[in-house]
Amino acid sequence: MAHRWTNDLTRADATPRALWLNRRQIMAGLAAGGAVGSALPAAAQAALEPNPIEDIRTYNNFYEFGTGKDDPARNADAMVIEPWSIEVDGLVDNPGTWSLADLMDGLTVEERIYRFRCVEAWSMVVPWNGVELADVLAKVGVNPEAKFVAFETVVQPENMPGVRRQVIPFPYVEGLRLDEAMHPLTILATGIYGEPMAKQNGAPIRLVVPWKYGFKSIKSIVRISLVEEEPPATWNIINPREYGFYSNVNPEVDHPRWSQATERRIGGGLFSPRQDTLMFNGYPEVASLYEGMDLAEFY
Ligand SMILES: Nc1nc2c(c(=O)[nH]1)N[C@H]1C(S)=C(S)[C@@H](COP(=O)(O)O)O[C@H]1N2
Ligand SMILES: [Mo]
Repeated sequence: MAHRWTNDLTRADATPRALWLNRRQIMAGLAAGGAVGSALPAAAQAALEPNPIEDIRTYNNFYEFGTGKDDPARNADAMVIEPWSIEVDGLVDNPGTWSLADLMDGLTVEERIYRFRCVEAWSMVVPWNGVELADVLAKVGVNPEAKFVAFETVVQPENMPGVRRQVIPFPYVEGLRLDEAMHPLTILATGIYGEPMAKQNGAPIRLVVPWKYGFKSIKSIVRISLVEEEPPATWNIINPREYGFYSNVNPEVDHPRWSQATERRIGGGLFSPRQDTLMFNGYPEVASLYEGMDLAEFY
């Protein structure tokens, strides 16, 4: 597959660790001097380094395994991920049960270092390994009537304590408009730091849409459907006022119960200041997808 897009955050651009630590110490010093709570200006955030693998694997949201941040790391090992197949259905030329290997066959796995911003106002930087969703969709052949892509997570009640307790409705479902799904930033990730995805991060394959709040990035996918109507999305069903279908990261549209203007970087340390949240999470290239849409109305 042709490489159609170049990441703006590559290893080469990442802040050298010494410099980063140094800056953190400076900021900590500022904080101690009375600037506690002030956000870093956007320019200071331009260079980011990925979070350590331990952060990424131990601070998770995966409600199938419980609602605590440490529940997924504790419980997800029980999830059975081999063999894995994905049901592809709806408005496609090649519907059916695809093995993960067949779906990935011939596609280029790339590293994408992305900002990851949870709607709860914490963030990380994650070096994903994955393929462009557009390449997978090209393979299954999208029919012209298709307008949206719907996704569904595996349900294994015997292995998933959160499913047994029905902490939210399952299966977890999500969706994207077709043009969002086709955008080169949108990937299906199968690894992190060059290693197979840990189960708590959504093994063996999960969606990553870096300009949207984290809950759009559905884990452990077993169904992909091409549909005409906007599909249901789990958090949108639970509380449509608080979690819109689009859920683009937007510092100017607050959650009804908290501000979205700033975020807490996981691993930043006790005195690290909050960072400014960036429009579209720092991916302005997606703005054209929403031209003419009121982003406060379609949140
Ligand atoms: N199936 C499923 N996918 C999910 C979730 C979930 O509970 N179940 N949580 C979402 C939320 S709220 C976030 S922030 C991210 C967290 O991904 P991470 O744990 O890999 O950082 O996964 C998203 N995908
Ligand atoms: Mo989230």
